[in-house]
Amino acid sequence: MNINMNPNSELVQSAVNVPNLVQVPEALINQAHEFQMAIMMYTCAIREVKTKLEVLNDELSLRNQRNPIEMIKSRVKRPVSIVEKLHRRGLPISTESMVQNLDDVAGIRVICSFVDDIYTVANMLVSQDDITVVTIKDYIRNPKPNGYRSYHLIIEIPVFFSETKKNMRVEVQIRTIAMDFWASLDHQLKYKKDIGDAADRISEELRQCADVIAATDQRMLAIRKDIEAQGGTVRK
Ligand code: 0O2
Repeated sequence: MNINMNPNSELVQSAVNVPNLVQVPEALINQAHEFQMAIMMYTCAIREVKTKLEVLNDELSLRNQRNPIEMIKSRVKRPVSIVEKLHRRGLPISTESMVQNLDDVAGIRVICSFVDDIYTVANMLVSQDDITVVTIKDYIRNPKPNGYRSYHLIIEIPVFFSETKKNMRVEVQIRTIAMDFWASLDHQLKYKKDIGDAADRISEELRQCADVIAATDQRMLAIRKDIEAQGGTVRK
């Protein structure tokens, strides 16, 4: 399962001869195939977890007359980001190393309406008996110093292929619309690096925005509970 990225590697010497075309090293073809297979498996794992979340949303929306989940986004980490992360951590650059060391190759982001929906959805997901929880990070109860809020789960799910069953890891980030709004803009602003002395002031501004957003999330939840207490329903 090794992808050796070293151009001087002996792998390059065992070439497959393609008449009148470039010589493609056989080992490179095998490595590319191995990587493609792994990415296909992560894609399937995303599909499985997404289906579970959609089923929960359908059931809860019938039961409570409103959707707890506003949106589900997903992505398989880009190869360049995989290589960067492995390199940053001083780990081997290979498919095997990716599978062993990275928990977020398959990523799902669940955007919920209200803060309590996050915990409802997360608890229902992890109590399913084919799901194993690897880690939970609650950045809602314990926000990051910069103000980042989100609920992060690394879960493992079995995926059945033609001849094997693989336990695949998926990162699930669950947050409200408001938390997602802040995180998306924060992510964009990270690319604006040359701000010199203004960096601290801007970080403080961003953190204050995150606090305002969190307070608004709490007020929106209180309004919903108030409506429910009056016997009303919040329509989907
Ligand atoms: P991308 O492009 O979103 O995948 P890790 O590096 O993931 O192994 P860490 O930092 O302990 O280890 O993981 P954590 O804290 O669970 O955060 C992982 C992901 O959460 C990040 O993935 C981001 O998606 C998101 N995140 C964490 N902190 C912040 C933040 O301050 N701002 C924003 N906008 N997002 C954050 P990646 O790999 O960084 O990027």
